[in-house]
Order: sequence, then structure tokens, then C-alpha cells
Amino acid sequence: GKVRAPTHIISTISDDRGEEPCYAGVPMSTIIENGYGVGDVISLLWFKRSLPRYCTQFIEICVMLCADHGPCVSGAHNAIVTARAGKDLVSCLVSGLLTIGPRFGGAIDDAARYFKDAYDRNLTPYEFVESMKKKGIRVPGIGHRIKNRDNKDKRVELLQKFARTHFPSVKYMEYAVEVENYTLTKANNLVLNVDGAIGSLFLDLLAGSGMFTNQEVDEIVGIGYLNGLFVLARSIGLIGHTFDQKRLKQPLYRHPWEDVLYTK
Ligand code: Q5B
Repeated sequence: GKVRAPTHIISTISDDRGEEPCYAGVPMSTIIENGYGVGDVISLLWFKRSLPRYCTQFIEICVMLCADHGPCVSGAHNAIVTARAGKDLVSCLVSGLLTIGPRFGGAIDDAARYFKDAYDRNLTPYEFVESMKKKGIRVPGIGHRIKNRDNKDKRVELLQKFARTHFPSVKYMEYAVEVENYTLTKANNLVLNVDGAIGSLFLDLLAGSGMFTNQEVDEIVGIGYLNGLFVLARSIGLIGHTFDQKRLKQPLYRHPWEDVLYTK
């Protein structure tokens, strides 16, 4: 019989060999004719399945809400400085993306991991937060530089409102809110931030949609898919900031001496 030469790559998400490309088996014409959106494409390419409309809408809302947060955040600042150094679009984009991590934008996966573990183990918010403190770990998804109890993050409120209306269950998000209620007793700015809201709500999406087995949820949370949402979304803003600087013909950036504390 025929002998198949061993392949060097295995791929399961898309196929470009036929008359038209397929995403997770769905032909491009179906995607266009059925009016699929970016949320559907993310569902197919990341999760390898079509998700219900409220899930794809939630994904799209995450992308829209995280697309930008002004010029002062780490990512935009880096992109702006890089653009002003005369670099190309890709360099500006990646210099911004490289700031995304545990403190800035990249706390979504850890928020999901820690909230899930604490909720599934029936830890009270007090037990959870204090156990994190003992380990010297900041609670991912909690805390913000400019948002606080009296200046809550509108993005978080919008995500919560959508989920409370459309999700079958928001148990992980409600747990995250209980954690926030406790951390707010410690400091005014220890609010549930946008990373924490997305992390906890994505747990609710995974657990409540009936589209994922428990093993698949564990795999998604374990691998860490969710920071991808922030990376994808914020790329939109970083590209915007790059074009903005180039349009404005901004000169090379040099940080002012007065803003540096020179010490020995
Ligand atoms: N403390 C976000 O800190 C920030 C604590 C905490 C327990 C916590 C901090 C943090 C976890 C990571 C996280 C996502 C660094 C944030 C985002 C996207 C963004 C950004 C934008 C956008 C802010 C002062 C005291 C210290 C700390 C304690 C702080 N956080 N304790 N758990 N989570 N959060 N990141 O204000 O006793 O004095 O030592 O790491 O979720 O990135 O818009 O800017 O869209 O672009 O700099 O929204 O919360 O405060 O570091 O001076 O800490 O609070 O231990 O206590 P700050 P620090 P002590 S959303």
C-alpha cells in the first residue's frame, strides 16, 4: 500500500488547500454568507468550534473595550516612543505588545486561574486574598493605577451588565466581585479591573455555555488563551497610536532630565 511520509507539522485549525480556505472546517463563503463576525472567527480559530451568539458577542465586546486606553499606559507609551524614533509599524506594534504582562493587560489568564481555583475550593474571599498575601502574590485582576471605588472602570461595568443579561450563570464573576468587596476594605484602588472582569467572566462563559467539557476548560485555563484577547484588542490601539505619531510628524522622544532623579 501507500506509505505516508512523516510530516513535520500538525495543524488542526485551518486548511487552505481546497477551493476556499476553511476555519475549523467552516468554509470562508459560509463565514461571509452567514454574516459571521470577528467573535465567530476567534471561536473557530482559537476554540475550534462555533459558539452561541452571546459568546461571540462577548468576545467582540472584550476586543472593543480593550482596544485602547489612552496614550499614557505602558503599551501605548512604548509604541509612541518607538514611532518617534522613526521605526516601522511592526516595530512600534511589538514594542507596545512586549509591555503586556502580569502588571499590564496580561493578568487575565492568572486571574482566571486563581479565581477558578479559589471558587472551586470554596475559599471565602478573605481566605483567598489572605492566602495570596501570605504567598506574596498580588491578586491578579485586582487593582488599578487610576481607577478606584469612586471612579469605577466603566469597561468592567459594561462587561458585567452584558454577562448578567445574557450568560446562564455568572458565578465566577460574582465571586470576583466578592473578592473586590474584600480588597476594597484594604485600599481604595483595589478594584476588580478589566483583566479580572474578563478572566472571571470567561470562566463563566466556558463553564456555562455547555460548549466545553471540564477537561477542555482546564486545558484552556492551563494553556492560557485569555491574555490573547488583550493582545489582539490592544494591537488595534497600538497601531492607531503609531499612525497618530507619524501623521503628527512627531520628533525623536527624549525624556526630560527634570523628570529623572539622578542619585548615587
Ligand atoms: N496591591 C495594577 O498597582 C497594579 C494588589 C495589591 C494585593 C493586588 C496592581 C497589580 C495585579 C495585576 C493586574 C492588570 C500594578 C491591571 C491593566 C489594563 C489597563 C491599564 C491602565 C489598560 C496597580 C500599592 C499597594 C501595595 C501592593 C498593594 C496592589 N495591587 N495587593 N493584590 N492585586 N494588580 N493588572 O497602583 O502594603 O504598600 O506594599 O499589580 O491585575 O493593566 O489603564 O493603566 O486598559 O491599559 O501601582 O487598564 O494593582 O500600586 O504597586 O504601588 O501597590 O497595594 O502590594 O501594598 P499600583 P502599587 P503595600 S489593568
